[in-house]
Amino acid sequence: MAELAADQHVRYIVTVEKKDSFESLVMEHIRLNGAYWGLTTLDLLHKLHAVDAAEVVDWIMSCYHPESGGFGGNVGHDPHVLYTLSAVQVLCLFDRLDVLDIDKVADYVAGLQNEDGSFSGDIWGEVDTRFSYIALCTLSLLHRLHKINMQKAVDFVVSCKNLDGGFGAMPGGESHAGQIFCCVGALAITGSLHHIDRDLLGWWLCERQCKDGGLNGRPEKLADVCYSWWVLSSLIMIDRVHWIDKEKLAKFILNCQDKENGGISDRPDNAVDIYHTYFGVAGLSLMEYPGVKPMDPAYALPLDVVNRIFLRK
Ligand code: GRG
Repeated sequence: MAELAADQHVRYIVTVEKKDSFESLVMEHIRLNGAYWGLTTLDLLHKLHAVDAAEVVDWIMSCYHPESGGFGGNVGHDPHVLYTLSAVQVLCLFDRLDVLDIDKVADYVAGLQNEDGSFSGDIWGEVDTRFSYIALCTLSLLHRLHKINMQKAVDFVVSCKNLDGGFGAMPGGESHAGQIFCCVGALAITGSLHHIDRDLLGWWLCERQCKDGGLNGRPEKLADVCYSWWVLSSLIMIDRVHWIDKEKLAKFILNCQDKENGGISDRPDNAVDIYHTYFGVAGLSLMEYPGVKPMDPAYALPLDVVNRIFLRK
């Protein structure tokens, strides 16, 4: 089997930020998500020190909106929960939550809860189970879950469960591995996994493994490296990960590497990007690949970081 080209991936991540690169341009509007993907990968590979922590923290805080309490995807961009979670996660990596006005950030997130328990992503009101997960994950990392109506939040997520055992973006929405991660993660964080039929959902999830060993996100779709994370993390949370052929999956991920210049792509021979590099390495972490730190499947952060947050409290 091919080996993980860890050094090349580290080099790729620290150079991808070059202002004039194509990737940097197309990621301009989601730079905070990119920071979370790249920096978490560095940490998983024991190389977080390859970047200047103070510089990163300063930049993160330059995306903060003190009036609302939320973070934008880049400097001067509007706040949204998608970037607020990434900001909190990166600060967790560096153990620098102290730079936050924690109650202000938590109030921003909590203020986006709707009457039916769902969450909007920002002031414009779009509702999606992604935002339920993000709100619960952010508030939990900040030790502020008490600021929302948790029962209603759980009830909304449960109302998005389908007959096939999976979950969609809203009630009646098609089951999709990405949304399943969000809903299973939300239920795990709130201690509500009893709402899941583990065998039914586990069956749907393990059927995502394709002949090439990779995982897809829903029936009849092509495998994509990112589902290594969305599917495996969900299977781990419901204790059914042994239903996947891990060796075939690891081989699929490793075959998507650019072994010379670093980075991982969605499928073999495609162009690499920071998103797939992160989810490829994260998938390997969930399969206990040697040299990669273990990850927490619900919080999507290295386990030592999550332990530091919850054991120190
Ligand atoms: C902290 C890890 C973490 C996540 C934060 C944003 C978020 C919460 C979760 C996103 C979950 C999600 C919906 C992932 C799927 C992303 C994806 C590859 C979508 C592509 O959808 P299609 O329909 O692709 O284009 P398929 O593979 O179905 O053809």
